[in-house]
Amino acid sequence: MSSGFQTALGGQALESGNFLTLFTVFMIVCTIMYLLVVFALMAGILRRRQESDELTFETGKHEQATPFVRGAFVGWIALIGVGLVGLTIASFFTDRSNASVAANLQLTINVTANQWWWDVKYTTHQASNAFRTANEIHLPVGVPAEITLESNDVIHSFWIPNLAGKQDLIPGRVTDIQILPQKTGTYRGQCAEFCGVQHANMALDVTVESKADFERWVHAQQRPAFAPLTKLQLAGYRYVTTRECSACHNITGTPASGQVAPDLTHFASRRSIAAGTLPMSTGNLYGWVADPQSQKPGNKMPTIGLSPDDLHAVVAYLGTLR
Ligand SMILES: [Cu+2]
Repeated sequence: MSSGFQTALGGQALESGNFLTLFTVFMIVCTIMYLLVVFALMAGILRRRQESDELTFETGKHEQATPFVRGAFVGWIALIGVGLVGLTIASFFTDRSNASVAANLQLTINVTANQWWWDVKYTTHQASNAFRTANEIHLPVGVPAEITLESNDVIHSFWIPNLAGKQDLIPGRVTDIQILPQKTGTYRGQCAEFCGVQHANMALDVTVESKADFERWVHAQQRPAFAPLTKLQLAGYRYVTTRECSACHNITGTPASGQVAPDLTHFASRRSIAAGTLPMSTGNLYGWVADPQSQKPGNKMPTIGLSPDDLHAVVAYLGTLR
């Protein structure tokens, strides 16, 4: 669903770049230490037995260490000390660099986790400009952003491997994570804490784009929903905004104002349906609206059993919500 490869070693943001550097330093230091241990072990095994070894066996006395062995032993202990101190210093600087993002925040996004989708709110200085979306986040490249995290039900974990580490979302508490994206692209995020049967289908798309593209996206999201144009779309509009759907879903600019399910105002502009469960397409939309319980069993959207006419109309209308 996303461009590129989902990896924690991608380094597409300051945080993940720092982790990648730290990981590389740890790997190099630990590999050198490991090779030295293996080398010492092999040298011990292959060393020719000395004349005195026979005596050691017979008299039950241990062989005296030569000055060379004693020196090597002291050197080895010193090397371990230097290695550990070096790794500690590298960790310290990684932490400090990651924390520096928090000093210069320019964007705040609130993400609330639900079984099994992500509620996303962009709050700006003016409340009237705030908007809501679901299962997607857009971030401008090079802009330090803070994401505050909450949960409506159980403990979830927010994880975009290409950009940063994990952060838990805990009911009744607000946690946060700071990200400074450095490379444009679309990255897959995923809940990383088992949270119920559809935990695996709780993904989100993260788009890192230029500031201009980000502004365009924000303006498009702030618009109310498009009005229906055709007769079929109008029939769908009537169904969605006055029947079951509107009890849970909000569509800004229409009577649908439910707050407990994903906001659908610009639903059709997203890349996926149901938190990464299905790619966005008309065919999948039919499948999802007709029987969400067969697509993602256990999710909170009931299978209503729409008549074929209503189903055609609802899908036609949802397709206009770009
Ligand atoms: Cu979860």
